[in-house]
Formats: sequence, structure tokens, C-alpha cells
Amino acid sequence: MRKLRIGVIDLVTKAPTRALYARVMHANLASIMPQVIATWCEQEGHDVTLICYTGLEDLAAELPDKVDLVFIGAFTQAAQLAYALSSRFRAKGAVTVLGGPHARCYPQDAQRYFDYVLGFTDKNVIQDILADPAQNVPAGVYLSAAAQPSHLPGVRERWKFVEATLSKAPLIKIVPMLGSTGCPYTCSFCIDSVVPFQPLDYTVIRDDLRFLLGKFRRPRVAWHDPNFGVRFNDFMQAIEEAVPPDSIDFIAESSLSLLSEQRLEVLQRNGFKALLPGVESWYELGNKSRAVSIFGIDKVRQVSEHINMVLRYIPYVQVNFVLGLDTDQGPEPFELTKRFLDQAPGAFPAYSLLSGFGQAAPLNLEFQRANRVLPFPFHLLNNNHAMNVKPRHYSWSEFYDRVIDVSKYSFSWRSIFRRHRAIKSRIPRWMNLVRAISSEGFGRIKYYTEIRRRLDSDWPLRRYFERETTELPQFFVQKIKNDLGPMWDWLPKGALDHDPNAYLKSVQAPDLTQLRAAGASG
Ligand code: B12
Ligand code: SF4
Repeated sequence: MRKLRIGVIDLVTKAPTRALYARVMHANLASIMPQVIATWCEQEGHDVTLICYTGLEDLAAELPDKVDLVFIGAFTQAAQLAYALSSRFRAKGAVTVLGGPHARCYPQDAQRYFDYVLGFTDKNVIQDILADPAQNVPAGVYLSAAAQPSHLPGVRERWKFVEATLSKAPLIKIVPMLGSTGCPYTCSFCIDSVVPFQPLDYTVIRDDLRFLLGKFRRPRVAWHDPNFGVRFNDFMQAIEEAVPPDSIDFIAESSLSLLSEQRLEVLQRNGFKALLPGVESWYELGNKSRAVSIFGIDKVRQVSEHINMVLRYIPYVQVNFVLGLDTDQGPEPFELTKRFLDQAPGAFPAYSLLSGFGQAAPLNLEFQRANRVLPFPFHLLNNNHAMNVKPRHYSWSEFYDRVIDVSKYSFSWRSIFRRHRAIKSRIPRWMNLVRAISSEGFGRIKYYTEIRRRLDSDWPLRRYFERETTELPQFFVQKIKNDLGPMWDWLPKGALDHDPNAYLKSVQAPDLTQLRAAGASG
């Protein structure tokens, strides 16, 4: 096999930034899979350069110049940047491959700009491409393994790439690890609701944890598992067998329903320092927070007590909410969130505007059937810069008023101070402050306020929100142009637009292979 020059690009963000939070944290948010792909390609004997783009680098200067094959990992918010990069590399003769959340959510659109678009990715899929990479124009080839891989290279194997990425993190260094894929639960808004739960190899996990103790005085590990702790006892046993108690700081995303007091004791004993449970709503998705049959203020009471209990064991707790769900109406859901903040002042609230990421989740089909999905460019789809599902019970003006109100409450100096006082540990206190005053807290309030102002004064923008036109308002065009900088010139024509109902059409479209087979046999 020919030795290939391969570039692997992990787009942690979509645009240049100077934000304090980005400087401290972006390199810690790198994905595992680009490191895995880079490791597999090296194991196959190729020359590999991996770039983790955190927004602080001069991307154009860092890009490898002479490459045969480029893998890009992108979330949907980085799709336009990925498309521009692909067209730049293709113009120089390279073959391009897209993987990651955007490829899983919008494969049809991505096929217009990449030679290969990958769904589930295992080593066989990568070997197939490496065997004979070819430019595929006008439509890229879609490849997917039948299921999530059952084995992935651990930290030891991908260390070279982990280390290079973490050299960009100045203060705190967090190593990404994975203990499982998929989830046994079926929350209809979630990409993993249709992916069977599968634990990864505990032998690799144990070995990696020991390996990390040799690399850092006190390692920090973030579990990227969609729902950490589904096989709680097995997992804790693996950690306990591998390393002494509380010798590694762990971060994990876990449903509140899995966090009983007994388990919290075990988590504390094993060094868990941050948990990110999703409450999502005061009216639905109660199974995630042990509140199946209680709603409204009763749920606030129960959840805040639960969160306060978690905070007695775990120093940092981020609670996730989705704003604008169909069960939300009037001021109440937002007021309930404020009461929650009063009653659990130590929790850091993370708000997402209801978003339908293409074919990520079964619920998106309902939104598309009801013609409620707006064609906001991908660049804006990061749960904050745009909400692409028309809220059922709010006008846009009312909705943004309420989002601004709850955000101001959450990141008022009073709340920041109360959060600070409610937590004793140094790093969590400091992290909360940085997040509140940086792009996430103050930055979003400013952005939402600008959108709200324009809903009254920028007529083309208002008409776009009301779906009276599909012409993208200049405000957004300029934002994307500024963000992409020199890459804007590489963005292919038409690449700001996409079909918001592509998922629905793909499930309604007749299966051509079956039709052909029927034709042939009949
Ligand atoms: C862990 C996680 C995070 C972590 C780590 C992110 C990271 N860099 O990987 C953190 C907390 C930082 C995070 C942040 C965000 N996240 Co997140 N996150 C997840 C989560 C829970 C698990 C993803 C995961 O690692 N799975 C394990 C891997 C092995 O499986 P996989 O992702 O399916 O990947 C497979 C294939 O896609 C492929 N693949 C993946 N990457 C690549 C790369 C290449 C080059 C190739 C070839 C293949 C490939 O191989 C894998 C094996 O089959 C998912 C939800 C979920 N349940 O999947 C959301 C999810 C991916 N996140 C999401 C979002 C929206 C965000 C944020 C925008 C939230 C926010 N407002 O801040 C940010 C964006 C961060 C960014 N880099 O742009 C969305 C993405 C939707 C989309 N299309 O963009 C998801 C799907 C949740 C949702 N809302 O439905 N997230
Ligand atoms: S939202 Fe969480 S609990 Fe529900 S299916 Fe997704 S990962 Fe599982």
C-alpha cells in the first residue's frame, strides 16, 4: 500500500476567539475520535499530522500543506468551516473525509462537499478508505459501520496525540476517555436513544488509568460517555482495581436518576470532581431526574434537594436545561428555573435553546413533519446562536425576552456571588466565575439582547424568523463571514443553505436498492 500523507483536523470550535474560557478550556474539549483515527492511520504505516483547532491558532498557517488525505471531525456548528477546509484541500488534490456529529446528523448535505462522509466509524471503515482513497464528485460516498465500534485505542495508544493537544491547555489539563457508547434509555430528543448501550473493554480502561498516573502528578479525566454510570458497579470496580482511591480527578455526564446518595459516596471516594446531570425541563423528561410523576414547583423542590445532595459529595455540578420545549408555556418554566437557582445556588446552569440537529433524534422527524424547522445555517447551530425549531407556545419576541431574563438572573453578580459562596473548592469556584463573565454567561446575554433588539428593528431578520422569507438576513451573513475570516473565500457556493427537512425526506423516499432489486427479479 502507498504511504499516504494524512492530515487529521479536530474542529473544537468554529471561529477564531480570544475569550478567556477558550484559552483555558478549549484544548480540554478535544474529541477522542480524531485521535483514534490518527492512531489507526499511523498503525497502518502512514504519515500523520493532527491539528486540534481551538480558535486560538492561525488555522491557515497550521494546516498541513502537502497531504493526500484529510480527515475532519466537526460538530454542526463547525460545518461551514469544515466545508471551506474541504474545498481548499480538494483544490490541492487531496481527498477529504468528514466524521463526527455533523456527519451523523446531516450526511446528505455533507456528501455535497466531502469525498467521504462517515457514520459509525471503526477500523475497517478507515482501512477501506486508506486502501484506495478517491475524490468523489459531485456526491461523496457515505460509509458507516453496522454499529458503534466495540474497541477503540485507549489513552496509552493515542498518547502522542493527547499530549500534543493538551500542550495547548495552559492551566488545567483534562484527558478525554470513553467507557461506553450508546444508552439503554430512549429519550426521543437524544442521538443515543436508538443506539444500544455497549461498555468498552475494562482492561484497556484500567491500563489507561494506571498509565496516566505515570504521566501526571494528579491526572484529570473527562468521560465522554453519553450516559456515564449505566453499569455503575462494574465501572467503579474497574477504577478501584486500577488506581488508589481519589488519585485521579474525574468528570462525567450522568443522569440524575443514576445518582443515589450511596453511589455519590462511591463517586466521591473514587475522585469524581464534576458531574453534569441533565434536568432539561420542569414538565417532561422526568425519568432522567428521578421525577417521573412530579412537575412544576414540586419537581423544582425535589431536584434542588437532589442537586444539593450531589454538591455535598461532588465539588462541581453543572445542570443542563433545554429552553423552549413544547411543554413550556408562559413565564412559569423560566420562573421555576430561577427558583431552582435560589434553592440550589451552587449548581452552574447550562442552557440550550431547543435545537433539531438533522437526523440526530427521532423527535426531529416530528418537528420536520410539522414544518417547524428553520433553515438557519449550520454555523449558528450550537444550541445558542440560533434556535432552529419554532417554539410551540411562544412568539419569538416573548421567547427571547424570557431567555434574556433567566440568563441575566443566572449570571447576575448576586447569583455569581451566591454560587461562589456555596462552593468551597478553589478550581470549581474559579471555573464558575470564568464561565459566567466570559462568552458563556455575559457573552450570551449580549448576543440574545442583540437578537431581541433586531426582532423589533431589523425587518429582514424578523421575516426570516417568521419564515416569511428564506433569504438569510445580512446580520447572520456578516457574522459567518467574520467568523470564517480567510476561509470564507473557500466556502463553496450555496454552502450556507441546507434542506431542513432532509431527514424526513430520507425516511419517506423509496429505498432505491429495493426498487431496483424488485425490478430485476420481476
Ligand atoms: C461527550 C460530548 C460532549 C463533550 C466532548 C465533545 C467532544 N469534543 O467530543 C463536551 C461536553 C465538550 C461537548 C460539547 C458540546 N456538545 Co456535545 N456531546 C457529547 C456526547 C454526550 C457524546 C459524544 C461522544 O463522544 N460519543 C462517543 C463517540 C465514540 O461516538 P460518536 O460521537 O457517535 O462518534 C462516532 C462517529 O460519529 C465517528 N466520529 C466521531 N468523531 C469523528 C471524527 C472523525 C474525524 C471521524 C472520521 C469519525 C468520527 O466515530 C464514532 C464511532 O462510531 C454527545 C451526545 C451523544 N449521546 O452522542 C453530545 C453531542 C455530540 N454534543 C452536541 C452539542 C450540540 C455540543 C455543544 C455545541 C454544546 C454547547 N452548546 O456547548 C458543544 C460543542 C463542542 C464542540 N467541540 O464543538 C450535539 C451535537 C449535535 C451536532 N450535530 O452538532 C450532541 C450529539 C448532543 C445532542 N444535542 O444531541 N459535548
Ligand atoms: S438523554 Fe441521556 S439518558 Fe436519554 S437516551 Fe440520551 S444519553 Fe440516554
